[in-house]
Amino acid sequence: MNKIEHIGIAVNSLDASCELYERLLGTACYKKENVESEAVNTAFFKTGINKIELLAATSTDSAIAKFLDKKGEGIHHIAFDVDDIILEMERLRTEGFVLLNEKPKKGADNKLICFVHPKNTNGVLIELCQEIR
Ligand code: CMX
Repeated sequence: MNKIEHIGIAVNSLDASCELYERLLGTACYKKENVESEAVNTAFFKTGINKIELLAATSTDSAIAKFLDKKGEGIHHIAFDVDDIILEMERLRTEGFVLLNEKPKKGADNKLICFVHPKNTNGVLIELCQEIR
């Protein structure tokens, strides 16, 4: 894994949190994107080399809605940039981690993604991200 690609934060209201993060980071949101397959609306910020993704649920049965019900707003996942997501998924499977999807999925911000179950990663949901070239 190369580096942290972004940190995902679950929020109740994308509009309210966008406004808050613009004030907090002193920079404008550079992209908003709906990811239908994940039932989320997302908003992205860059601050220096770092990236933050805000996630709001678009359906009551989405992973984000469940997370907000159970834990409330806060850090939802940490995403790592990888060069080859297929190889990295194979490596993690061999290491005994539980992958939440069989194949990479198309995620927000031009990425192929795969999630790793938090039960095997000290309670932190991990996402693999490969730039779609
Ligand atoms: N971080 C840490 N722990 C989490 C978590 C998260 N984001 N989401 C759920 N959990 C915990 C639950 O609280 C639960 O803990 P306990 O066993 O202590 O109660 C445990 O994980 C298992 O939960 P579960 O009831 O078996 O499963 P859930 O229905 O809550 O689903 C998860 C959990 C991670 C499998 C599911 O959310 C998932 O598949 N996530 C991947 C997809 C995703 O998160 N999509 C939204 C983001 C999309 C994007 O970034 O674009």
